[in-house]
Amino acid sequence: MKATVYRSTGSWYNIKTETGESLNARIKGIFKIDDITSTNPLAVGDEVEIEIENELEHTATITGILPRRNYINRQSPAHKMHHHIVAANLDQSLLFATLKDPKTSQGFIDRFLVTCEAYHVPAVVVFNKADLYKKKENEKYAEMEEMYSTVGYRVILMSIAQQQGVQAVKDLLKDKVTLMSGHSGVGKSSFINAVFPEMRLKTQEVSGWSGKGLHTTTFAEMFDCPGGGKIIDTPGMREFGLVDISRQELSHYFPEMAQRINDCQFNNCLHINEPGCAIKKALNEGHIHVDRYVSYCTILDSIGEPSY
Ligand SMILES: Nc1nc2c(ncn2[C@@H]2O[C@H](COP(=O)(O)OP(=O)(O)OP(=O)(O)O)[C@@H](O)[C@H]2O)c(=O)[nH]1
Ligand SMILES: [Mg+2]
Ligand SMILES: [Zn+2]
Repeated sequence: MKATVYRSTGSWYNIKTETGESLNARIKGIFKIDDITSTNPLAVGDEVEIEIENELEHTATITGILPRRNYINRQSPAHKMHHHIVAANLDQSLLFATLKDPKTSQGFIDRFLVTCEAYHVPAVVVFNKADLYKKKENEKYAEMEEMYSTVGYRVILMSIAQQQGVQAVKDLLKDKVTLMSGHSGVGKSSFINAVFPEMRLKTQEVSGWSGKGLHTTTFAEMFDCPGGGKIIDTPGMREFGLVDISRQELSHYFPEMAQRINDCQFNNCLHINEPGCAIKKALNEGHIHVDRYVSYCTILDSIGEPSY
């Protein structure tokens, strides 16, 4: 029988069968070994083969995993050499960012977008808490909106508190599997509650905001949207460390660079100091935003050379 993973809490998984039955399941067998560099063998959104273990107790055994259409992974915060699969089989991802309480850095946004490009997951950037923005933040937003939309990303300004832009984001969910990511405290769970009040997810106390990013959501969990589609709420992440992306590949995942790299004189150009570099030329002519180029250089530095 086939089922989909809705929640993973370590050794137990909440799964839903094709007929809509919810079960608690655990892994049996050796397929765990296939992916030894990952800290989690199964992630939310994974499709699995199961056998019913106990009909009365609604338990099942997971005997295999179906091939993943795609996934989003990141460096495991605990084990830098390992990666953690955030979710699998996605139609799109919403990156929740805020320019105040908490502030999301552009580096974080760009690393997340690079991963989405690498694994072919379309991404939308949602700037929430617009009600808190003053002149400085509004200017910053305008700049980022211009920068990311020029590259081809959809950018939406939202305030859940003032119900601004919420419907536009909700409209994206229909019939799609959507991953929500972002720092802790940006309003991911609040968004689900705003659009699907019956879900009543736990959110951070308004007075509890300490700037430290206390995690209110502790496990990734998928929900069926009442209008069709599925949405995955995730615990906030402090950092988004890239995995499995080489220095040579990196510029392929900046769309504004990818479209120009064939014009570089050298096909192994890293777009730093090489002669005849089309990326540097586009940068100097103002076609590539300097902040995106800085992000590229920072990520490139962080990747380092493979040690084998
Ligand atoms: N001012 C303002 N506050 C908001 C808005 N949206 C959410 N919040 C508040 O931000 C806080 C954090 O919201 P959560 O929904 O718990 O954030 P989260 O992204 O789910 O956080 P984690 O589960 O820790 O990853 C709560 O106190 C919300 O009420 C908004 O549009 N404006
Ligand atoms: Mg949450
Ligand atoms: Zn180049």
